[in-house]
Amino acid sequence: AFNWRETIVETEWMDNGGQLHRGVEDGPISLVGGGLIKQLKDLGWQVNFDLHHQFEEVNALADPPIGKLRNPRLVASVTESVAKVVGGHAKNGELPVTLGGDHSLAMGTISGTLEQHPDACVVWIDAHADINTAETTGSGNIHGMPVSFLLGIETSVPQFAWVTGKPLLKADRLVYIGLRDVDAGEKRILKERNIKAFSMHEVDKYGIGKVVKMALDHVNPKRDRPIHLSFDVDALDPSVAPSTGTPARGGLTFREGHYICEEIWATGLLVALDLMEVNPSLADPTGIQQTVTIECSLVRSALGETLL
Ligand code: EXY
Ligand code: MN
Ligand code: MN
Ligand code: MN
Repeated sequence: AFNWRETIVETEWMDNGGQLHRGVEDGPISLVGGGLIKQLKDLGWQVNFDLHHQFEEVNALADPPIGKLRNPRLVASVTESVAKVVGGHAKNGELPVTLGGDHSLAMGTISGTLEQHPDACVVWIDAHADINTAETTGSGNIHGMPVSFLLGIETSVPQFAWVTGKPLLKADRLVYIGLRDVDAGEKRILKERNIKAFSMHEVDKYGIGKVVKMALDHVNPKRDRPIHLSFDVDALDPSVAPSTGTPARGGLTFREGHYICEEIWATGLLVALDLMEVNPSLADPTGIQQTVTIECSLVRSALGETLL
């Protein structure tokens, strides 16, 4: 059993290299501006807030596409640094909360978690499967690919050898909830690899309570494995959280999103949390405010806030 209540490390990163909308690098600071640090302290956490991690700059001119991949050197170098920082926090017995930035960062956060907790499982909440390869990607945006690197499905880009060379994540330790915008090539990979995914269809059919239980039964049948929760805000319906770069209609409601976080917390097994793809430049002021407020409350729910 884990008791992290003593220490939580609040980390934030800047990385917008995995996609094309400017502004996603400002997601973290908007959450901090929204009062997240104080809210977590009020919940009883000791919060070490690392401010902005400055990673090596890679000049855009020095980073032309590799095949279809955009900003490959920047994303490879930032995610490798993130893996080291998150791994270091996990090693200290701290619970890293990573505020994105785009979802390519999860290559770093999940590698860092698995380095320290090799038996951990990953619960990936998203409208998208983020499992394109260098070959299947249509956009070339690396935030649509991190899972294929983590699983060692995509191994063709030497810059990412640090993650693809010794894939730490196994397909049966990964489960998705919330999918509804999945490319044909991605569907093929999910089927071939037998990767468990609960789309919005299953959420409608069974209800979120049953879906979370089935998801945990799959990746964590004995409820003894550490859990890394990687939450992409676009899993929520755009009417709930509009400030994000790749919105997809028909998503999770406010309560469904929170329920997932509450249930993961209730397992007592959470070791790392990502909150990704908040882009405060992509909505009107009301929409931005709404997204930031919801993001803060999702983090609180995942870190022990209860309704009663
Ligand atoms: N599947 C599309 C692509 O590969 O470009 C869209 C990916 C959006 C990814 C966002 C982070 O979840
Ligand atoms: Mn840190
Ligand atoms: Mn994502
Ligand atoms: Mn997404």
